[in-house]
Amino acid sequence: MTVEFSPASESQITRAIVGEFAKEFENYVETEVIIVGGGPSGLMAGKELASKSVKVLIIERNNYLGGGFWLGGFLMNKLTVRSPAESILDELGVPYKEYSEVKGLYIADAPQACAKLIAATCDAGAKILNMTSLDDVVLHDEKVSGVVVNWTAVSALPREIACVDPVSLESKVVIDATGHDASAVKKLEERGLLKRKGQGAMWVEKSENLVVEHTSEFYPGLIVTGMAVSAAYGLPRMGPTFGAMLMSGKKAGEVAIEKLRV
Ligand code: 48F
Repeated sequence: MTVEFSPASESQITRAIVGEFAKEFENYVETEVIIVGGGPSGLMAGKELASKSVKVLIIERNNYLGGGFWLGGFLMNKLTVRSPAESILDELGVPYKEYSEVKGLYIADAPQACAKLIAATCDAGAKILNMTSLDDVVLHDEKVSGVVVNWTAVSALPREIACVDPVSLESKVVIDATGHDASAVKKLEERGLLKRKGQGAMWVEKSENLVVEHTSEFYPGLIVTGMAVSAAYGLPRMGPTFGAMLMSGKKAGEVAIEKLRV
């Protein structure tokens, strides 16, 4: 097979990348919602918000999205959700089956579920800034009003080598979806503005319900979702099951929409 690609020079390709990135970046320097962390809870929150026409940006420190959702647990790529979270797998078009020995426990292929969630979030219109790490939060009159970010490559280097100031992005609401780290919450704790309770020991049956229940505004302007909820409120950990991550993300989107309406 022979293929003739349409002509474009090296400089035109570079200009296309720089121009499009700069245009989108400038547009999202000010936005309605910023989600820090592109794991299952952050992606789900982004999908919920973008599908309701909210202007939303997801900041992710890795080049890939998905967080812990690519694997089910212990390097094994079958993921589990418990009822009623299979409704979200239906929403995403993820095939699954009920585990033969436990009613209401469902299994899906993690790579397929993760790819579908990422696609659904992007298709809904959420914009992504990957290879970007949270450096700090913007705080105006005791309300979180945005984030301070740097390229992950810069943040990863010692300051003596890469003394590069970060930049700030403003938003009406910030969602901390950084998983066990609860990185945005941690920035407020470092200033003595609140105290994270830290994660409790494993108790899956209690934990999933509690994570969804506690998904809320943890500090003015800052909503927590996913495992950041556990770390913030001191809930038990849940291990390798993902229903609460998906449902917490959806709820975080709904809480943000309520905040935007006020
Ligand atoms: O860890 P992660 O998947 O968090 P989640 O959405 O889901 C937790 C589950 O994967 C699993 C579990 C329950 O089933 O225990 O662990 O709560 O995704 C968090 C994302 O945030 C990014 C990180 O790379 C990952 O993709 N992240 C973390 N810290 C930062 C960050 C940061 N400082 N800046 C930018 N992104």
